[in-house]
Amino acid sequence: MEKLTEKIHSRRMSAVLNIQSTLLNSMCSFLYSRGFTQLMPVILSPITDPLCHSVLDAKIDYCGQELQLTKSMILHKQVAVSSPHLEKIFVLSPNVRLEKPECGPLGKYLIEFSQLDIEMRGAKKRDFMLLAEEMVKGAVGRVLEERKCEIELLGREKLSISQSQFPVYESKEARQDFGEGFESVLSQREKTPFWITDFAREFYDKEDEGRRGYYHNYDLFYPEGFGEALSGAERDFEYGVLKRKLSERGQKEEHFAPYMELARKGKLCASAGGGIGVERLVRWVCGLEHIREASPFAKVPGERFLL
Ligand code: ASN
Repeated sequence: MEKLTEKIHSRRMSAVLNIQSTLLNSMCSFLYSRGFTQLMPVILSPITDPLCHSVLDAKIDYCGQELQLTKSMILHKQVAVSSPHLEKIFVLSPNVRLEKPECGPLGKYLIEFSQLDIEMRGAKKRDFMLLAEEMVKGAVGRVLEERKCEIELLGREKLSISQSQFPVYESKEARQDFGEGFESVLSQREKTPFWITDFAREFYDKEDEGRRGYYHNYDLFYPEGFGEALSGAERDFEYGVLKRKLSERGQKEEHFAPYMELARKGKLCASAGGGIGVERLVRWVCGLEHIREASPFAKVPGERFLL
């Protein structure tokens, strides 16, 4: 307990949290200025993101109904922007992903984290990538201007942000050029945040109609080896397509029943979006060795939690 209070009471922790406040303030203000509507987070729901990697279940029984802790609000975001009155939304969304204990030492996983999750009806890949770049550049710019003391205290003087367009790599080409570990190779090499596009992934990410296996999605990565920042995509929304993709992945339609019911009735629509992990952004901006340092109550996979 003493070690934990020492961390929470340290000047270093308050510097990290002040930088986090500036980042969130900048990103939320930017989204408001672009006409986005903020939603409150969903914590429990009969349906959630199946993710593309396996984690332990986080379910509870409430009065005979099975509810899951939110892994991401992707399905809720799609439902929300299907309203004719909600074109652009965002939500600061707590996510619980019970990652395997082996992930703990990797330094980038928490079993409870937050993402700033965004969705835009009718948007395309390019619209979202431009929006996210401007948002990230603005937020880091604000930290550089307003948090000089904190940056000095954390020894992060080399933080900078390029105002030119972030480089874009296609995942297939990057795999050919840099091998299986292309994400970390590029993250070590690059000097600025960069995109990797077209990953074969979850059923809701849009697959090209003419080119099976080609997806209209994008991940943002940080330089200096800090790894993944944001993941997002254009979305599939038509019932037949979603049904086929669920069955290709061995996932049961009934696990997504209310969402699939809306799709079947033609109530979902085209959109694009993505979510940026708050603690990972803070880790990169502050130059923190391990993501545990980005949160006073960090829950690292495989560890015992006090608070
Ligand atoms: N937030 C992501 C998205 O919008 C989904 C995720 O976090 N798994 O695509």
